[in-house]
Amino acid sequence: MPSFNRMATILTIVTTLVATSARAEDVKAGDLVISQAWSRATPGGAKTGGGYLTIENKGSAPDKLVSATADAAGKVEVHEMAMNNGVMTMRPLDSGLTIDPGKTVKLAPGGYHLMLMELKRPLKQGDKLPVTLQFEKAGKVAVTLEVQGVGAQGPGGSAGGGDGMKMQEMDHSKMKM
Ligand SMILES: [Cu+2]
Repeated sequence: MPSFNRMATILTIVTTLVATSARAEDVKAGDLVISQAWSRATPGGAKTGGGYLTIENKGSAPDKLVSATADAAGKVEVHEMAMNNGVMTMRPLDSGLTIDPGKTVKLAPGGYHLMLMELKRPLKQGDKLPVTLQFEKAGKVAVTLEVQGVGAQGPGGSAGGGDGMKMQEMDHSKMKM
């Protein structure tokens, strides 16, 4: 049935286009593959934002995310968030974030994240935010954070419920370092 085949081909093309446009390009740097780089819109006046991404190490040696920079932020730090006696605290990882060989490390709300500090302007949904990551072995890697809505919990733009960790509500000046 030629008409059925043709229809199937068209459907395949359409599906592929949709899948491709909904997903940010993976960035390869040496043995690392960086994907799902995203951020969240900041409500008016907020000077800090979070940066999230997934780093996969396909090599045979560990690498380390040591620092990051962004034109949109005066300063970027690599942070860890953890529960301490029932209090959510975060601290900069001074010696960097290690990605062991064969492992995938996810920076996500409630865990590791990039802390974008001294933001020059609010982050708006739909913005594409260039960030340069500095790895010990892979060197400088340019990625683009796709800014999702204020309550988003993932790169797909899904709005999180009320129980989601809301970074912008935390007062950085009172943070335990
Ligand atoms: Cu932080």
